[in-house]
Amino acid sequence: MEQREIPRRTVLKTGAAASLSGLAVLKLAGPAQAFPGHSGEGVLVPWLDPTPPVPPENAEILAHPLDWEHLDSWLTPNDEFFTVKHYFQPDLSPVDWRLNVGGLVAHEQSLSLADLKALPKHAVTFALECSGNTGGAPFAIGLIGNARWAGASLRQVLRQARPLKKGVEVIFWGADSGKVTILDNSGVFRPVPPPDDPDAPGLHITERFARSMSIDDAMSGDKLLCYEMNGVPLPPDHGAPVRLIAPDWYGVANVKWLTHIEITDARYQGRFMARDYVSIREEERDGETVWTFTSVTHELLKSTPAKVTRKGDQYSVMGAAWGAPIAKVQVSVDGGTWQPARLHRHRSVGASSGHRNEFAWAFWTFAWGTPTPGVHSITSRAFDEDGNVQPTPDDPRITSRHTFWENNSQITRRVLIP
Ligand SMILES: Nc1nc2c(c(=O)[nH]1)N[C@H]1C(S)=C(S)[C@@H](COP(=O)(O)O)O[C@H]1N2
Ligand SMILES: [Mo]
Repeated sequence: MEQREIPRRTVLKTGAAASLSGLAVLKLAGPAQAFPGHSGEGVLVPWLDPTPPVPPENAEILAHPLDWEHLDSWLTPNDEFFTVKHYFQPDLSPVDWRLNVGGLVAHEQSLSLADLKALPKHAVTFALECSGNTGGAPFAIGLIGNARWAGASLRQVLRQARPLKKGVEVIFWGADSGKVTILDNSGVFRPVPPPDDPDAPGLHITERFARSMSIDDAMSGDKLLCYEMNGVPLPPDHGAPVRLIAPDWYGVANVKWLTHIEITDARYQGRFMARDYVSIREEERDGETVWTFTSVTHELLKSTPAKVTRKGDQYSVMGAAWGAPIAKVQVSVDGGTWQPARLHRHRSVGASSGHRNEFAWAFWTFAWGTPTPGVHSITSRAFDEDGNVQPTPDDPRITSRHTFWENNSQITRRVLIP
């Protein structure tokens, strides 16, 4: 293999210091803006490569992926928002539920839902994407949704607990658990639990869902102890009564059915930190092959065409871009010259209080004109405000991956023009 540099963005994005600096003030557009394909606005021209349904053996884990061809709402309705449940869906009583904040703290906390609601309410619009989205499984192309999440500030609650100086890591524990076999690190889309054979090789344990981050990461940004989704109480399948919302972090970090926050003096190395949701990459450094193992953390710059619509003889492509503050999106038809798409800026409710949508997805449209009849391919690429561009599928940052997590490469869809 040729000698090449360590992909810079990989390094940046996996470090705790990845930041969303340099945000420009977003231009405003009405929240109720309609898009092509919205009823009456054009006829859908279906993709030639439709998404297969989620296979039955994965249906317990994965439900209602986004239907890109019918995307017409900037905020994804709660009952259309995809869900990932690795174990089962706990049934937590909002009355009896308590959030324990403990470990290396001076003031251990036991907070009721009413306690959290008594704190100032913060909100953020955030496009939550599973890091397995478009990663390989053909049915996994709609594991994303954009919602307005609201709740108490994680930072405020952590401060109340007064973490001790040696407390450097924060573990977020969910109420769900499952049987796992250690020796087994393949991936999320396999049926859980594994076969119940105590003689099978490996260590058989029951493990709770948990994720961790450094205390600096936990204290920074707009992280929420979230109890509201799109203006209604957080639905059971999205983590009721309270989940972590970590804007800019991939789905897996957004722990649902949260019951404990534990501050420790060491890294947490549970399943979803150290075995699953670990990107394994093969890199060349100074002529040597180096294998790297990095836990999934921040979302990456990404876009996709969502649908093609026709109005008379005029075709247009609509899509979305997310993972970083988006500066522009371009479209290539049949691998030709990149052409600018129009970015639609949104302002959501509460914008008057200074709310910006840097963690939301941005919708874009591309006026295609009147293409020639036949099969065409549509590719989009997003640029962020720091000038980074979404990688091509043959970029070393993409091809070095041996796992399906964190595939943010450009997406091409095909369409037949009659
Ligand atoms: N407790 C718990 N939290 C969880 C999960 C889980 O299985 N259990 N799945 C994670 C993953 S992998 C993703 S992609 C997101 C999905 O959030 P959603 O179901 O609200 O869309 O939840 C995350 N939080
Ligand atoms: Mo996920």
